[in-house]
Amino acid sequence: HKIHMNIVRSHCLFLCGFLWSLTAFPPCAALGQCRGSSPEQCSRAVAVQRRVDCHPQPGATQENCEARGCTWCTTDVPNAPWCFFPEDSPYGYSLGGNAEKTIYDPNTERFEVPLKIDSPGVAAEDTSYDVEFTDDSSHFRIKRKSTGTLTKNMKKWQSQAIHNMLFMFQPFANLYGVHPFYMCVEDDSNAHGVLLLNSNAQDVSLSPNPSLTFRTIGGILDFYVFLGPTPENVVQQYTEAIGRPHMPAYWSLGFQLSRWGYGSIDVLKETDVQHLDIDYMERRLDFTYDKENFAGLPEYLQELKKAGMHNIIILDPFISKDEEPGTYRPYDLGEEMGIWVNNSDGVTPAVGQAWPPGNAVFPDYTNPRTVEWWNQLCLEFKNVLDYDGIWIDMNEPSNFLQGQFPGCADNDINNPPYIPSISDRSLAEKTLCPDSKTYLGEHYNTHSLFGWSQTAPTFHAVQQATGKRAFVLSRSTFVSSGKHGGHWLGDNFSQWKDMHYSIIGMLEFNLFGMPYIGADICGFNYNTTYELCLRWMQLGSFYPFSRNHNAEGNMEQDPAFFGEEFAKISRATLRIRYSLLPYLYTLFFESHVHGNTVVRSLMHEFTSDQQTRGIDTAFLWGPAFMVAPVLEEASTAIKKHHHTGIK
Ligand SMILES: *[C@@H]1O[C@H](CO)[C@@H](O)[C@H](O)[C@H]1NC(C)=O
Ligand SMILES: *[C@@H]1O[C@H](CO)[C@@H](O)[C@H](O)[C@H]1NC(C)=O
Ligand SMILES: CC(=O)N[C@H]1CO[C@H](CO)[C@@H](O)[C@@H]1O
Repeated sequence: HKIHMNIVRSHCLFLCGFLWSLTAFPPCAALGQCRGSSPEQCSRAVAVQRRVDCHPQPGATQENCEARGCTWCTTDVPNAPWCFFPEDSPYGYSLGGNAEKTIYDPNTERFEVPLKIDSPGVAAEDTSYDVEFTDDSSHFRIKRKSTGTLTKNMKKWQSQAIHNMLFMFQPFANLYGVHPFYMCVEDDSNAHGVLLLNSNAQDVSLSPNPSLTFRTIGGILDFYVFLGPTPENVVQQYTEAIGRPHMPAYWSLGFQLSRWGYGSIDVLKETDVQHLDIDYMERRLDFTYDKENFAGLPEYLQELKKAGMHNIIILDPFISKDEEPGTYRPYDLGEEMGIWVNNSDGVTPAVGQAWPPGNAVFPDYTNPRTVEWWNQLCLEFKNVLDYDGIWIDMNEPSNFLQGQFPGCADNDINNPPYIPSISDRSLAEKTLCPDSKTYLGEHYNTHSLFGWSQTAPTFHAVQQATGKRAFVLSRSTFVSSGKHGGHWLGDNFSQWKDMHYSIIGMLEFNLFGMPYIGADICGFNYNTTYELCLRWMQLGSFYPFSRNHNAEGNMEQDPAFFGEEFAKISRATLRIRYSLLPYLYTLFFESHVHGNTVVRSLMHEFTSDQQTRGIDTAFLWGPAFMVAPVLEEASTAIKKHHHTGIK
């Protein structure tokens, strides 16, 4: 069932398993039917755990809450909304016409994500679920035919913001990519997944009702439900719809070394690097290399190749516009081809500031001409540096300013009436203004597709340049990015908690159909320590994408740096990895062909064992190999898990 619906300035409410309703702000105030606020009214209002937030933006007061037609009742329950929709007031859209399959808004043209979803073409009556509408068609319910339910108990209120963004300052803030997909293991151990195929800024809140509220500020409500019934079936069905993960090259399953700040080829040579961060470039300009500090780099890469090693180069999306005319081909050619993201006028390029000196413009990869330009430059550069793969960074797209020069105009697109709970409540934070123009439409709609639209063209360029299976590592990702690339979990910190979070991130990206995933081993920002780095080498030996990476200015952290004992221990766990590579490679094959996960949680495999549900400190490779790393400082054993007895 495909559901199209007008949603600007409205809420889509999805009660996990019970009820889906498409709600706008209630007109109850106008009708004089709003409830609440006095103690006795609050005692008769919606039970706390059933509340749906009616004032998600900051600054809710009784006055502005009631003005919007909602109920105001305070509560001690942490994070529960004080301003909420009155449950039984006559609010919401009513669905006209044939509500069986498609609900649409005939009056407005809306942005649709340009992703073709493959469906197995099951007739509505043959599906394993039923969709039931209420009499007035404003709510509907999805039920699994075999059990009649799709339920799950939630314990906490929680919100997650979704919008591509370069930094993360706090948990649940938006970060580099967008995957509005979840998988839920129901109480009776059946699993289902839901995708909201929508690229607009949004936030998602979870409540103990149980309910899940998607709040998006554009596009259409294009929901897909995957009914498993096992978690592995859900991921297989999801990747059948969005595209199976690519098959990585065997060599890319080896351990990889990287750092930003090698600074010179001599330091590089001491460490047998495989990844080249932005310091290999001349003044951080794409498609150049530093002929002073990295003199002899092309020859050195050839030497590495002869020794059977591979190398990955980094490329950023922004292109300097301030080089001498005629001296920097990537800009000159791009300018000639008219491939940049434009300002709202649709003809002048958006100009921002990033790594290269001076100002920069942004290639618009949703434009087929840009794909031609990029392909040509990648092919030409292969003759300069003989790379094996490309790492595409900063493609949220990142800009060091808030919006391009001279700042964003004050209009409804740049400052919409509702901004999801994203960082700084600004859609232009560290990126371009939402009213910028891309080939597929306003940046407002296409912002979170930037990295995604760069990934497939880069994959095809690497494939063409190397004649081999392509390696592409992308920081920003969207639904189906796994078809053409892998991902690392971003600019983490050398901290014990980030090492732990990496397990959660790795499990999530396996659900998203991007099994080629890992975090920067030993941590990127901050100096690492001997003990943390050693434990992280042990854990990271079992990341599908296993790379030790470091930021500029930090102490060395490659495994050879810390002395003989450290090297010996690292070698021992890496040897286990290498001895299991045929198994890992087979899991990737299964993932590529059938959509299986490569890494999975214990819950994923042992759904009926309730005690596996809270475990995020251990994981499985396929169905058969468990990794339970030490994640705590000054500890030499894994605590017996009080539920599972896992030791
Ligand atoms: C951007 O402007 C250039 C002219 O400078 C034009 O050729 C191109 O088509 C425009 N692209 C978009 C998406 O507006
Ligand atoms: C991190 O290590 C580098 C290199 O050893 C050193 O210069 C720097 O002061 C250290 N930083 C901190 C915050 O300790
Ligand atoms: C800011 C940032 O990128 N943080 C990431 C660091 O890496 C951990 C995993 O190691 C992620 O969970 C964080 O999101």
